[in-house]
Parts: sequence; C-alpha cells; structure tokens
Amino acid sequence: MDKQYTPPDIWTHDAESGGKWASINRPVSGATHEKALPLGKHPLQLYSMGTPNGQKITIMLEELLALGKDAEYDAHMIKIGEGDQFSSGFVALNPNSKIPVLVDHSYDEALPIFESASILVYLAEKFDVLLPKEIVKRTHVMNWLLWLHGSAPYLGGGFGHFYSYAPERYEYPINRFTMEIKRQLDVLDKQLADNEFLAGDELSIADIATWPWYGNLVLGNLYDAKDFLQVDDYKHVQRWAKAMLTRPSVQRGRIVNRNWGEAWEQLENRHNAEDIDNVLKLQPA
Ligand SMILES: N[C@@H](CCC(=O)N[C@@H](CS)C(=O)NCC(=O)O)C(=O)O
Repeated sequence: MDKQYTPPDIWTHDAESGGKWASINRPVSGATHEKALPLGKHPLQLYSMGTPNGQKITIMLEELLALGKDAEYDAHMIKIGEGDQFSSGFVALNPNSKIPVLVDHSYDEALPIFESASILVYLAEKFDVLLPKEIVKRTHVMNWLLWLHGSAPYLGGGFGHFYSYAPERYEYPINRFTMEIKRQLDVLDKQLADNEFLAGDELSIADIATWPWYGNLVLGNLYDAKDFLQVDDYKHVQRWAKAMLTRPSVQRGRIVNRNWGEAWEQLENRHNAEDIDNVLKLQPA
C-alpha cells in the first residue's frame, strides 16, 4: 500500500506539491489579473477549451447549425494551464473560474451561462431541439444528463487526475476511481444495450454531454487508459461512441479550442464554419 500521510492539525496550501495543476489551482476564488475577454461578432460567444467539458458545447453548437438553427458562434480559447480562467473578464462571467462559459448577447444585457449542463439545457430550450417538451421523455433526458454531470468528476477529477496528472501514481486512489469508472461504464453499457441513444431512440443533449467523456474514453482518446480499463469489453458503449463519431457535429465540435493533437484536430479560435472546414481538410484520407 501507499506510504502513510498524517494530516497536520490545520491544512495549508502547498503550491509546489507537483502535478499538472498544482501551480494554477488555489484554495480561494476570484481574479488574479486584470484582462478583458475578446468579443466576436455573433450573439453567442463561447469562452472555452477543447477538454471534454468544452467539447460538449462546441458539439452542441455544431449540431444546432447542422439542424439549420441560427446558432452561429465565436469560440475563444481559454488556456486553463496558463490561468486564463482567473482573468477579471472571465471571473465576471463565471465566479467558479471553470470553462466552458457561453454568453448570449441577444438580450438587453449580456447573459452569461456557466456549468456545461446548464449551457446544454439553455441551448436546447432556446432552439427547441434535443430536449423534448413532453414530461416523460424530458425526464429520461434529464436523468441521463445529470447522471453524466454527476459522474464526470469521478472520471476527470478522480480517475484521470490520479492515473494521468498526479505527480506520483498511488494505488489506493487509482483503485478507488477505477472501480467507479468501470461501474459507470457498465451502467452505460446496459442502458445502451436496449437503446440506440442514452435516453431512448432519439439523440438528445444527454448523448452530447456524455460522448466527450465516455465516448472519448472508450475510443482511446482520453488518459491513454484503453487497456487498463479494458474498454473493448463495453460493446454497446463502443457501438454508440463510434456511431456518434460519424456525426459531422461531433467531428467538427471536438476540434474547437484545441491546441494539441494532430494538425487536423486543432482549431484555437473559431469564428465561422470555414475555420473548421479548413482544419478538417488537413486530415489524411
Ligand atoms: N461542472 C463544470 C466543470 C467544468 C470544469 O471542470 N472545467 C475544467 C476544464 S474541463 C476547468 O475549467 N478547469 C480549470 C481549473 O480547474 O482551474 C461543468 O460541467 O461546466
């Protein structure tokens, strides 16, 4: 087992503790520096990064555009590894300093929307798609949307943190979170055994929220943990993850606000459809 840690009487912050996020995470909220955010020309302005939580929103916006909705948007990169989420402009929109944040400038006063599930519900209601109005169907979608919203911190902050980002690998937290992630994959696999999509036979915001996390995970695009988690065992999740990836909205939305990966999957800032077209053109046949 791991070496013992005896907590002191009072915890103090150690910015040198190591790990990918140690230098930027702090135990207090608020801005660290004055900086205004960029502003594009569309009513919808997204401030984000192409992590799974960020991909949810760009995939949703691309799906809305594919459905013919008037959802053109500018997506501005927030480099969370460099602390952009602590600028005065960002904190004014989301006091929690987490991406993604969407701002809708269609009203008298700009409306900031934060928490990815809140943004998905907002967009679904504004454009009247991907979240049924009928109460039974709507509740199935909300169940799975909030299932993901509650599960993702186990995958990102739990499994991903201790498996990929922690300065050293410790058996206890990796065991704890691997157990939970495999249990969640099994929940999802059983649900997708009987349903084409998470909440039944229609695509919804629950699928759009879940693909960037569990879809990327089983396709081997997250944490390099494909073999460790034996993701090929989850046949129905695999079927769904691959089917989702055939959608142009997923192919387009997943590359926005990214500056890592292959050249054809990196678009730092998006201002119009051609920005994405030009990057996707670089993909080898
Ligand atoms: N519950 C939030 C989580 C958002 C979140 O954790 N965002 C991460 C990136 S995936 C972030 O901004 N991290 C920056 C930080 O922790 O300082 C949501 O779903 O919107």
